[in-house]
Amino acid sequence: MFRTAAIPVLIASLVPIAAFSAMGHRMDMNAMVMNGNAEELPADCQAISEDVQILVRAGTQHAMYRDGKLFGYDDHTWEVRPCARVTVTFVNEDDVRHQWMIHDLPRYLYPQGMFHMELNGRGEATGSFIVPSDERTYLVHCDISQHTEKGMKAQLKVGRGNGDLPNVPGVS
Ligand SMILES: [Cu+2]
Repeated sequence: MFRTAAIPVLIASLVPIAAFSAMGHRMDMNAMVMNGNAEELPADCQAISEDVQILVRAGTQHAMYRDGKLFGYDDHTWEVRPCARVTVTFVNEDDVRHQWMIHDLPRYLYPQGMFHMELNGRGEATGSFIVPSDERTYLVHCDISQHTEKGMKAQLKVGRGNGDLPNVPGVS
């Protein structure tokens, strides 16, 4: 079977042209969506349980100004059902680069276990992924140098999750 989402990561940085591919990978000069998956079910899911739309605003004005936090998201915890299809619209309100990156998704669907959006300055991007059925808590963050430590750390709970991650602004 033809696998989606298999474009090497390098292409995103080497080909910064307006483009859409059918491989779950979109990019233009300012926005990138990597490993999007709106169709393929995780092996442990019989069907998509719900469609969840999440709007995430990112930037300095969402920082919780304590402990050196300079950046933030307007929300730092999201909860979805097992096997939900999650569509994130990510809005960057800063002039610097920010990401919304979730880790530890199944690697047979998401290369490196990751779904990731990135905006090089102000703008927005939308992408989807489907979570597996396990009740667990996934790390979401911005991987730009020091941005996680400066407040861009969040969590997505599938079902009840499996606890809160440490150092999530407003949570732990
Ligand atoms: Cu950032």
